[in-house]
Amino acid sequence: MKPVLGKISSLLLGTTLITSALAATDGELAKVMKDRGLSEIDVVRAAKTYNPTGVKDKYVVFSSGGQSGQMLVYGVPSMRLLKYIAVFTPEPWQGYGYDKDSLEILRQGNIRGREINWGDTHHPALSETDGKYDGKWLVINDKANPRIAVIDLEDFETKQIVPNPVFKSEHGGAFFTPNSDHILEAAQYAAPFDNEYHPIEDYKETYRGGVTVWKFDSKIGRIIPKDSFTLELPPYMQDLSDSGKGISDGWGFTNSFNTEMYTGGIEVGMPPNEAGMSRNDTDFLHVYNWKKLYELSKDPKNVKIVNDHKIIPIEIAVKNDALFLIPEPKSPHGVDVDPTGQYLVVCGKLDTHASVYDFKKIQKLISNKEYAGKDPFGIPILDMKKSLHGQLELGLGPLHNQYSPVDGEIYTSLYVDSQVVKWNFKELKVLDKENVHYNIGHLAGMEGKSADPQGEYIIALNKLSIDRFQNVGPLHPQNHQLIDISGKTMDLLVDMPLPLGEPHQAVAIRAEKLHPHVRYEMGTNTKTGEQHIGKTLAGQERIERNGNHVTVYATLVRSHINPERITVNKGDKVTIHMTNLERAQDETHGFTVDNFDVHASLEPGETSTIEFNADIEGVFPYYCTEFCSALHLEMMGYLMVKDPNKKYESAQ
Ligand code: K7E
Ligand code: RUQ
Ligand code: CUA
Repeated sequence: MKPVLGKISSLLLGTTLITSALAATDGELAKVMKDRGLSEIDVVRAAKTYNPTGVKDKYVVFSSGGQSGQMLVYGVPSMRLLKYIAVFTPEPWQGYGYDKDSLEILRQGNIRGREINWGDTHHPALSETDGKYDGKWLVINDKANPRIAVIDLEDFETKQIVPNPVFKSEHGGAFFTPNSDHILEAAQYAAPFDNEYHPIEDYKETYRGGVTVWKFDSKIGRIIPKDSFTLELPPYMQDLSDSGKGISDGWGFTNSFNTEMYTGGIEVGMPPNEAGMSRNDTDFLHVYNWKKLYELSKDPKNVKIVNDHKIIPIEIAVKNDALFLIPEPKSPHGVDVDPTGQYLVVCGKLDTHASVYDFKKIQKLISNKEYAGKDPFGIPILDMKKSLHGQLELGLGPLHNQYSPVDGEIYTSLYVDSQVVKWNFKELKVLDKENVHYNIGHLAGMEGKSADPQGEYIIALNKLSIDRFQNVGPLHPQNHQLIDISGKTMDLLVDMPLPLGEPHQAVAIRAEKLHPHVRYEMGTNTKTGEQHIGKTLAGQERIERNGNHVTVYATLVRSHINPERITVNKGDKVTIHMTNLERAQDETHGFTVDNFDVHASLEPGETSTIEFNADIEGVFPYYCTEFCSALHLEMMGYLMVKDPNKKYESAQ
């Protein structure tokens, strides 16, 4: 075991002092390795991801939570889970959906007046300044109920949910433009923009795809729906998108996978769906000038209004040289713009190649009006060969790409082969392959799709874990695998099970760029950032009655809730405003009234409100739900609900 230790200690520690300290534990390390069956390389990999207590991670990862409708936050390289962010689904710990203020955010996501209580989150995006992550805002899309949510990275809370007014399905969102003044969101399964029935036979005439260009105010961190518009597109089933940067700034790129316009209903007798949608060898990459379209959208002459939302029709976009198509290998998935903005790498699920498009060539074809033809909707088509820098065979099922700071270096996921491939997209050379477990979807580099990729690690977001973890029943966790890319070849370091939905995509940012606060100004409504109407300071606690509406102004501080008794009549409407008077870091109090399905989490300085109808008679304890001090259990009170029609006699 001696040589092993020598290598590890010099590798990890370097100083003679520590080396000799480790030598003293020589026997112990050897014993642990033997007992646990660890090899030398296992120990090195463990050391590369181990954080001693109190040591923090270099990167923070925001992962989609898939069908949970939430997001997950974890650190790299330790792969320790840090937080769930409640987004589209109620989450009781944070009180999300169980107190009044957060319920208002959740209900912004109603569609056509109906409550939606879950989401299918796919693509998180971090806000950017000059194409580099600025650590301010995070947005994510919901594929099932087309919506975008905005999360404030000062407190990791969801602040806004915006349903798409015309899409019935979407996938290619959310993608920030390089200065975060817009967010791109592309439709997926084509459907009529209006809310009416249209027969499938009218697919070509009445079903539509599109890209919504949301205006985003990066100062206040809110989407501005009235300044937003949708570019109408043919019903080609749009997919992933990316926004240009550098020389392609102002442009957007969106894939599609049904240029056949196949619908089961039209082509009777065709084999089902899949074959119908992949009959042609190529689909279309949509290339559009969102900046020009945004300017056009300000003139009412250029737009039609559907569901109170501006639509730029295909003809208007074409007439203004703002929309083009380029063939791409059939059934594409990811389109990923490189850090300079010159190259777009498109992967086709059914094609073993990646296609590298050169924006300079595209630009030249556009400015020379050199078109190879038009599609059935009159959109000019650019020649594929003349737009390509080149293609390279990578393996089976290429899906998504991430970049590193090394010029030309790119990492691509191979779904069918269960591999990550490292290659050079300029020289078109494969450099290395690493097996992952199993069936990788997205992969996440460190700031790997910004203008400033950091390299160091790639995370493989695998769809199947099969045999990697203890069997916990037929539904297995998904598997995130951390890969060290700092060497010449990739090295898989560690697995992390993700037990909360399918984490399609994750984005990583340097931890030093995040500046979340630890407390709010006293009495803050955290959902608006403003002073809460229920703000209550010590000594101001009170109960007010107005008809049958009882309003309580309460405070919480270690270790009591004030007031400790609330007496109401059965049938009263009860509103309780609570302020957490704490200033100390991490002194959260929770609050619930037993049996009334309400819960609030109050961070230091926060005020929030719960509301319910006291519709059942009885005695209901209320209490603090976070173990906040040695007298936490004592932090309680009683809601007394009397029936006004009854007479009660004291036992005394
Ligand atoms: Cu490939 Cu929704 Cu980005 Cu899943 S998507 S993998
Ligand atoms: S109580 S610490 Cu049930 Cu021990 Cu929570
Ligand atoms: Cu406050 Cu427990």
